[in-house]
Amino acid sequence: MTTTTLITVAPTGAESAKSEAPALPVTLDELLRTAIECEAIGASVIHVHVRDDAAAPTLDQGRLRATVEALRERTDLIVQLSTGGAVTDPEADRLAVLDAGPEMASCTMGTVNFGDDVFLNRWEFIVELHTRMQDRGIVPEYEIFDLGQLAALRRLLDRHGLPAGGHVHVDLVMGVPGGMPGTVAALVACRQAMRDLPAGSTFSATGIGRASLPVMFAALADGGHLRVGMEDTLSYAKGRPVESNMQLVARAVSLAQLAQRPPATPAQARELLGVGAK
Ligand code: KMH
Ligand code: ZN
Repeated sequence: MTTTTLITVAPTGAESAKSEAPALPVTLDELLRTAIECEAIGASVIHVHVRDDAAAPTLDQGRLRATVEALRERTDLIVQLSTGGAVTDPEADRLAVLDAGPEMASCTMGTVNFGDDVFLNRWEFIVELHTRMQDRGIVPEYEIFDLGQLAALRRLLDRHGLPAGGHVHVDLVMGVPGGMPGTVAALVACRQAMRDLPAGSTFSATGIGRASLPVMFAALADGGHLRVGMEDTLSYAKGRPVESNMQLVARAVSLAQLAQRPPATPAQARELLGVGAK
């Protein structure tokens, strides 16, 4: 059991509109302010999606590079770029995210229904992402939306080897309509499937929407790490919209402290995940 809790903030995502969630950080300035404040509270990783001038999701290379650069300059957070993008993003653009030089990037382990959409992740695409990240020393976080995606990860590692850094870390994304539910039973099933992964593999978990709290409790109880943020949750409690990403990070920090596994510092997170020192 680890003694600290890795807290990842996913502040923006690609799905929510600024008009519906005014606290969503969509400009570089807003993102930087959020990152600095979340780091001060206890986050150690930031999962980043960027937006364009109209606040629409974009994989524009210039914006991605500027974002990575600014976050590295102004914070010690591990910068994890999303290669998932939006459901409409073409594979070539999603692969090109790696050209922006992040320390970490997400790698989703299979196709999943995503509300009324489809989040497409073909096997060949996953292999390409994984091997490009190996070649460039970018540490993946394997995003798991459904149980079978853990079997796909085992297959990936068997055929193509360990990721950069040598450590396997997965993020269980629970409660997407079309994916696994955000329940204790689903988390336990994933943990059992994780026994087929290399010894020492770690996990974090995030519950979408109202699954946020039960998933946090279950993950902490089972030695897991936490991801929170407005990418995943816009409601703090029934009838109470989220005021800011900091509010969600603060709640995760207090739960981690209650569990007697205080937040990992960015340096501790780097060691845990196999990300090189800054
Ligand atoms: N926006 C979703 C379609 C990731 O960042 O890697 C995919 C997603 C996963 O958010
Ligand atoms: Zn994402």
